[in-house]
Parts: sequence; structure tokens; C-alpha cells
Amino acid sequence: MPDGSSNTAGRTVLTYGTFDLFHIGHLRLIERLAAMGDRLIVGVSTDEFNAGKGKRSVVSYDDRAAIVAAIKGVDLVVPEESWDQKRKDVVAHEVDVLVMGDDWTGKFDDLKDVCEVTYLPRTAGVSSTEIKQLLSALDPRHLEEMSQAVSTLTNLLEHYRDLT
Ligand code: C2G
Repeated sequence: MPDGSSNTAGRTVLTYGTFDLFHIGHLRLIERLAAMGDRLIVGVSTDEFNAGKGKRSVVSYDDRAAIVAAIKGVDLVVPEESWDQKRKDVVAHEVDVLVMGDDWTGKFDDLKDVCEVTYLPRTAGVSSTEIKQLLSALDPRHLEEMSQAVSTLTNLLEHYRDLT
């Protein structure tokens, strides 16, 4: 239970996430969480729960959970299957502090009666969404469109050069 001391001994830390296309932002968060206590539990969103969030992961739940479980400092991975499981998880695992990236600031303050709740600055300049957008730009259909656009521009340029 929360005691407000800065001593991390015996403290259980909990967080949740999709962790799709695992990147440095995810790693930096997990490293900071591991330093906040001596037991770190990570709830990884299931594919079904993500569908409910309007998200479709590139990497399956089983693989995302296996990757997170292999990260140094992670003691337990649990499936995140609903928004309201957090309160049950906090009580069941005797969690001292729930921590999320600051894109969730304030969203889980309602849990402050059962544990500390805090938000950490995100790592700037990287997100799974951006990586997905980049990958989709490399989609063959897009590449075909781009090469057609380039050849149209090239023809126009040559035509213009002939006129001048
Ligand atoms: N994160 C970060 N820096 C980034 C990207 C993400 O610190 N550049 C943090 C997020 O703030 C979040 C965690 O990494 O705390 C996981 O991010 P996502 O995989 O995007 O998780 P999300 O879809 O936001 O799921 O119930 C809560 C949800 O499960 C959170």
C-alpha cells in the first residue's frame, strides 16, 4: 500500500500499454519504471482490447507480451483486456504505484484511493503510430503512385525545357 517514501524497496510498480513495434520510447519508460520499485508488472493490451481502442497492432499480443517479458526489470506481464481491470489488478497485486506516460495524464487519477498514480514524460520523436505511417508509405501501391508522379513531372520538365 502507498507510503509516499522515496525508498523503492518492496514497492510494486504497474503500467499498461500496447507496446507495438517495440521502440526506444517503450524501453526508456520501462527502464524508469524498473528504477521506481523492486517489482514491475506490465499489462500488455490484447489484440481484442486494442480492436476496442480502434487500434490494430502489427505485432500479435503473444509476441508483444513475450518481448516485454524479456525486458530487464520486468517481473510480470499480464494481459490487459478491459479499461476497468486496473483497479482489480492494483488490489490483486498489492500495487504501490501506477505509472503511465504523460499522454495519459489525469486519466487514471480515480485510482488514487488504492495506489499512487503518476505520469512520466514520454520520449520525444518516436511512436509506433509514426513507424506504421512510415511503413505504409513504403507500401508498393504508394511506391507505384510516387513513381508515376515522378515520371509525369519529368515529362513536364522536358516539355517545358523544349519550350524555353
Ligand atoms: N511511451 C513513451 N514514449 C513514447 C511512446 C510511448 O513514454 N515515445 C509510453 C506511453 O506513454 C505509454 C507506454 O509507452 O505509457 C506504452 O505506449 P503505447 O504502446 O502507445 O500504449 P497505449 O496504446 O497508449 O496503451 O490502458 C492504457 C493503455 O493500455 C495504454
